[in-house]
Amino acid sequence: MTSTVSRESAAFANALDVIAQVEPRVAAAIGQELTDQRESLKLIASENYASPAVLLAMGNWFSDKYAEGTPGRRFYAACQNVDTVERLAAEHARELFGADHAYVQPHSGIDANLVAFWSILAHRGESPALEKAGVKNVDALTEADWGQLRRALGDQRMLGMSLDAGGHLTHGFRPNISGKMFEQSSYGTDPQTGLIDYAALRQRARDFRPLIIVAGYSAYPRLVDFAAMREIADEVGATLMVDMAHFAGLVAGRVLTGDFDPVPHAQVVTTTTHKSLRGPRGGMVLCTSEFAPSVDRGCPMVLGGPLPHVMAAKAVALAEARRPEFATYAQQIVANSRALAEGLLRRGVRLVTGGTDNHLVLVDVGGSGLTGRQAEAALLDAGLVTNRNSVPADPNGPWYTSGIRLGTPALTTRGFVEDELAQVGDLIADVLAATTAEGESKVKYRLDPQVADRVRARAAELLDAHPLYPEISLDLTGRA
Ligand code: DSN
Repeated sequence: MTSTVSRESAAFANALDVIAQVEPRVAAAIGQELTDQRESLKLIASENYASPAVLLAMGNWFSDKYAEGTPGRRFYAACQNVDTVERLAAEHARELFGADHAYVQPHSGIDANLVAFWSILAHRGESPALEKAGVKNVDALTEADWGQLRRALGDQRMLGMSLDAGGHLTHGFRPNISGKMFEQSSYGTDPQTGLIDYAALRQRARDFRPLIIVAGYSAYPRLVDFAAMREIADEVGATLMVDMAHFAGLVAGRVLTGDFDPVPHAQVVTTTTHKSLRGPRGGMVLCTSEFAPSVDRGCPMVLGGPLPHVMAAKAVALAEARRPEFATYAQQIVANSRALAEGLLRRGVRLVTGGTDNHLVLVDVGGSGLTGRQAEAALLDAGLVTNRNSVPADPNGPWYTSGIRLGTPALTTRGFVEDELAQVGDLIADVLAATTAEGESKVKYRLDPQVADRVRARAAELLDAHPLYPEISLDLTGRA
């Protein structure tokens, strides 16, 4: 090895060689994933690229350790090093977000939300609900059992943002356990403006009297007034929980401040760590001191043993997010998102709410006679990776949809700036204009192949100007 090989290249090359000794196909797939990600123009609003330090913090012997409990109070012996990284991650999180308490064990955003729900229930003195409901077999709950359970929970209600307005499944919807645990109602957006209708939300909260009001979204392109939501929650005696999974990076980077920063306003805030926050795949809960004891019981209440290697990576990512350059990154995410929106609007593409204030843009393709599914597939044919998404009052439902969700955190990490995002907007508009639905099909479409080729070539040029992981050069040939 020569001195021109970077530390990162050496680390990953050696890791792949070690893996290849046991199962070369896995090493080849890991290498191929790097190639594929490098060649893909990623506009998935929930994805990003973690730093080599974050990735390397996960690939080690911390993975071998059980550590149920909390630092200094474990159900297993010899957890002193896990205690160190968990304490560091929590300390960075508290400092970064200005939270009283941070719990960094959740394995995902859904897990973080589950910890939050049970913690709010426990805080209200409603646990243990299963015992109270007389439910014996939790693996085979009937609708009647769920009814019993809900009654034991005190007819607990959750008010969350409706799915087609941009809310998330875990905010009380049927396909998720939250929709079984709680009687759910939702708030939406004003049909004219596409913005959250706070007056309607207040009235809904007064009528419904929820235990929990959930704020946060996975497909709403504007700011949320968390101060107003806390006022509504206080008025009806609800706990305000904010799921900031999508925009945690914008909170960390001080783009969302004052009324738009959830942490000073919500009693409980959940997040993932891998979206705009750019950490490892995982979750986290922040809360006020009064909720800390019940949040800390997340494992074993609803979580399996913590993943110490991922907590180590969270500590690294949160340390990165405390650096001034992360604030610059967060500002650039939004500048890029606005440039993307403006590029699309210039071409007459319809956007939900007419623009964006955050990291995402929601395109309504319904007017062009396409479903979101057709648009998603056509864009992918042209080398642009997006995902279909419902729009408010979507006539095509959540499977086919009428929308395309675009996000800028990943391209911003690669170094894209406004002018390039405006060009990406043009490429998207080109593909949408060159795509037609086949007959009545919601799936089949025709994309002009010349347009697809031209867009793919231009996308490749843009990507070449901003190599992904430039510090990592691996000879990936011959590994298969
Ligand atoms: N899968 C995430 C997203 O794409 O928004 C949320 O769960």
